[in-house]
Amino acid sequence: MDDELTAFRQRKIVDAFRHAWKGYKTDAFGKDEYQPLTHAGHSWAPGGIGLMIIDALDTIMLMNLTDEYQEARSWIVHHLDFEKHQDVNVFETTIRVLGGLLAAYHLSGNDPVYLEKAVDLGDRLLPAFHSGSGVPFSGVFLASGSAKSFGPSSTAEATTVQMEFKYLSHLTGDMKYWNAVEKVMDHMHALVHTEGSGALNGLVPIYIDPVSGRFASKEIRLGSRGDSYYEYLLKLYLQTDKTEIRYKERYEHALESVKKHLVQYSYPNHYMYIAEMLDASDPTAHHPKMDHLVCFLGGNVVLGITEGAPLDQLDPLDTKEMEDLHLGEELTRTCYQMYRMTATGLASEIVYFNNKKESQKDDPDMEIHVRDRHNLLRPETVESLFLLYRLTGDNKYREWGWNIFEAFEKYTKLPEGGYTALKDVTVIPPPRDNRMDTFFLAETLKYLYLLFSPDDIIPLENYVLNTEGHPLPVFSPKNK
Ligand code: DMJ
Repeated sequence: MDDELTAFRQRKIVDAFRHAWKGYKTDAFGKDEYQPLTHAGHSWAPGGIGLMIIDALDTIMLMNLTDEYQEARSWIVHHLDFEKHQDVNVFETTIRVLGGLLAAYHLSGNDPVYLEKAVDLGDRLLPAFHSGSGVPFSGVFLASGSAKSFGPSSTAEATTVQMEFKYLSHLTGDMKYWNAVEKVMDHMHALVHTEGSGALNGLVPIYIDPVSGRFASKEIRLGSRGDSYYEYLLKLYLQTDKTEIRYKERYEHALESVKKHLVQYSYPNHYMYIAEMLDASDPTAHHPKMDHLVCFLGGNVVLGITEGAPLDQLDPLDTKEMEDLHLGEELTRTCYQMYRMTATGLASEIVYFNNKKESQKDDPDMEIHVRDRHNLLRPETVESLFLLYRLTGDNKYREWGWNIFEAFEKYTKLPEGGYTALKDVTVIPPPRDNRMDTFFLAETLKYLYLLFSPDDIIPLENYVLNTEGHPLPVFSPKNK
């Protein structure tokens, strides 16, 4: 792709970010959530905890948006206060707010305001790990620092806070954060190797009870509540400069089982997908449903092969690596098809695959159930497109990303500012849903921006992006 076209497309993505920010700033500045159709916002606690502003902050920095940066930083300095008599979700607060503050601290060249806030927040979240098993409760009260049982925790939530807390320990020298989150992963590892725990060869059920420490469901999937467990196994290995080999081993173990138990192909056109398993004791009973959330996996798997280096700088791939590359590329092709198949060119939240061998050649490979027709401006497919472009250099990933961006522009952009989720991507005009989630600014637009950036912006050998798209630098552990 020529440089002029690349620069033009990247400018359009920056314009989109500024347009989204403009709507939020006018209607709901300082609120945690944004409802763009009603020009309103809502906060998780009175005064907000900076969810939108902090989630967007490092995208603003990468895009060099100086006015927006001053607005965001000034709000953090003058208004951000975590002393709230309110319980918050530990996972969401960690990946969006703690992760956002830590990335901003690094990218700003160590502006102390971000680290002070991160330490304050980390200390308030830490009691969530005082559960008996060490598996965190899903919620914690920010002001009192107390946690209580909110029922079973999602496995992905309990195991997707580690990069943030480990980096906080690295920066402060205080190992209490590190030890709390490492204990969760050690516990998971023990469960994976315990007969009768519900785990299946490295695959884990999607709920876990923080009090007993046992799995609390039989379902296994790489979509909601399961997804980022697998993402962080790999990223924990990369984050500490490949020193913690055990994470790579755990990741490889799980990925082999994904290939063995969950990879399926649709009929009649052979689209690869990752099926769900309703009960690990019956591993052949596949449920042919896939959440858009699973689309993170394609890019992640290729990142696992190259560990951040471009593919063409590696020795020739061995058989296992070739299989992984095939998985990453084919799954991403399916995810792109989830966009191409709809009237709007935007993916639905969930698709069901045709698993009937006797299908005719004109039968559809995928179908969308009425309740799953919405699109929340989610990032997972463009995240994989960014990673695949960086790692393979194949220009088609930029073209696919641009087509998705144009569909967002056409159907989700609001005239006065902001973008809006859709209730139904299968009809034109699509009915709108009154929300612009923070991950649209933190991830979707950031990944699209990075897709059209030179490779030395967030080089993947030096940075690992947390599950919310916040780049954290690779470091060598001081105390381990
Ligand atoms: C993000 O908040 C994170 O990526 C999380 O891991 C799951 N997905 C949402 C956005 O879709």
